[in-house]
Amino acid sequence: MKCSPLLCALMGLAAPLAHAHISLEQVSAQAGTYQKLTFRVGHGCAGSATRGITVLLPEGVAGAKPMPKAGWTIATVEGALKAPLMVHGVAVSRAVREVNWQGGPLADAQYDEFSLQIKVPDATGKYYFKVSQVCEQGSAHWNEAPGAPGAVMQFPAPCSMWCRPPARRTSTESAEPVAPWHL
Ligand SMILES: [Cu+2]
Repeated sequence: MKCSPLLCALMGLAAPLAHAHISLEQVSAQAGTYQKLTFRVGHGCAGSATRGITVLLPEGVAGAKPMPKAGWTIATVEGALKAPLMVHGVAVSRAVREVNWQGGPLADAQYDEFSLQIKVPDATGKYYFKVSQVCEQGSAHWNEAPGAPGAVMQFPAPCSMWCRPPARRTSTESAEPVAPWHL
């Protein structure tokens, strides 16, 4: 699969990028590498300030380490993996599945970023990160995957696309099967 940074963005054409939402800065990453992911929180919940976000990691992601953030406390939830993963040469069967930041408040009129490092899965494809946003009043769940072309998404899940490392690319890579959505 070719690394096409636009692919995730194109999926969201029906929901214009001009609308800030919660989105991922890194729309593409190389499969099998360690990668920083930054979730951008563009606004609150219908004008209410953000007090927390929870990011669910798709299957295949391991080694998640959130970056400490002043004014926010971090909690992680571990869980069993469907298939063991290699992290730093060691097979692991449990990993962080959920990362939560609580703090703020982050006013609706302001913008902030929340980062973590992950080990990107070896399997290429588009990966979706469901994000829950809790505000002083109300909440928002960014958990929609693209449906029919042109379908409007109100709360699209942040997306990133894993691509093969350049060194392993071959002229036949386009024939390689594309992994389905990983939610
Ligand atoms: Cu928005």
